[in-house]
Amino acid sequence: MVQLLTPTGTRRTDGDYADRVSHLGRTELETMYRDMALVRRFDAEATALQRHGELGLWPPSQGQEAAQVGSAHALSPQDFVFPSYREHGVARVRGLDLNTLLLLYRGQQHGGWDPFANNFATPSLVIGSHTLHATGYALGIQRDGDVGTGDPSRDRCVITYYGDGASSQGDVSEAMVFAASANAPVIFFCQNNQWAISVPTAVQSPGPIVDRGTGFGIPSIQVDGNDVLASYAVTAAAVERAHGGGGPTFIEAVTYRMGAHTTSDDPTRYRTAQEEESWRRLDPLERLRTHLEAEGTGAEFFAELEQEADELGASARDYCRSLQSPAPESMFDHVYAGRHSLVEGERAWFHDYEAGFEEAE
Ligand SMILES: Cc1ncc(C[n+]2csc(CCOP(=O)(O)OP(=O)(O)O)c2C)c(N)n1
Repeated sequence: MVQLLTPTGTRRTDGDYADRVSHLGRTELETMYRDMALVRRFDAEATALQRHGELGLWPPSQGQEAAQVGSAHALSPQDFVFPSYREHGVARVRGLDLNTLLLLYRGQQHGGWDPFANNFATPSLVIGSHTLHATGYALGIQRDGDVGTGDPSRDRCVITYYGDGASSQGDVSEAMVFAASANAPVIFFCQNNQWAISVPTAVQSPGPIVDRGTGFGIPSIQVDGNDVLASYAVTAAAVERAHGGGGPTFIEAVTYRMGAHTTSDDPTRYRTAQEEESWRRLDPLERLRTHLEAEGTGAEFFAELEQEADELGASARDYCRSLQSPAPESMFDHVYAGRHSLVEGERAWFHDYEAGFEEAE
């Protein structure tokens, strides 16, 4: 398992991947820490908003910040991301306004934003389905001739994020078969957070998850997902291979979902406090903070960040509470880009149905 920052915050300079991060100094690591800390705060606020009845549901990302932020920083702007529903850290690094994530979970809309604004596709709640979209998009990149040109501003690839549970879906196997057969520029980034709701990885997969990639003939690597440097390093290597025409990579990031699966889940029903405590000691933020402090990052940096996090939290609360209920018929607006007779028919039916209540009153 690739690890470049130990749980006690010591940076490793040996091993195959150390060169991949040698250009990252304290300033870059402070940026990554900032991303991780702000996402954690946003995540806590969103969880609290759900508890206050302001959101219908929220999938917390606490514990997975290093896997997400490290890998996302290794991407080029022209690369394309296909996330599932928990990739709040990736969203931030791609430049998406985090408040946008709240819209889906408040029922304001069905989860839409312009995917091309940040090359960050809309989330998939159907587990694993988006890996097919990722491979398909990667095949398109290949046919556009945007791999192996040697021009760093032109070569591009796709990364798709999903969980250990999703790796059991048939869609993921199909996506990998096509990616391997066509040598498509796609990175399969599996965050093994140990649980698929209440099913542990040991039940989900009798063998290591990383071997699933190897089985498809895809170069595969297991990384400490709580280590932001390692996550960056293995993703950077995968991006380089994909850009150069070398095809797909499978990454298993070993991490932990510290919170509930979603706010409708109670993890105390299926896992022990002991297990949670042992992973809490591997908290990805703590180890980077320890490292930064040892490197000379002062208390002022953390104090300013704390203030920024408070402001971010307050703005998330204000934003969420300021949202007005959308017009019911707006759910038909974005099914197709243009007019579609079937959707128009459904819209008309719905309009009459709603009007029926007014008449009854
Ligand atoms: C096709 C499909 N089957 C079942 C579900 C219900 N479901 C939602 S999340 C989940 C578990 C996902 O676990 P994992 O892939 O490990 O991702 P994590 O939630 O841990 O990030 C399941 C079974 C779904 N959303 N889609």
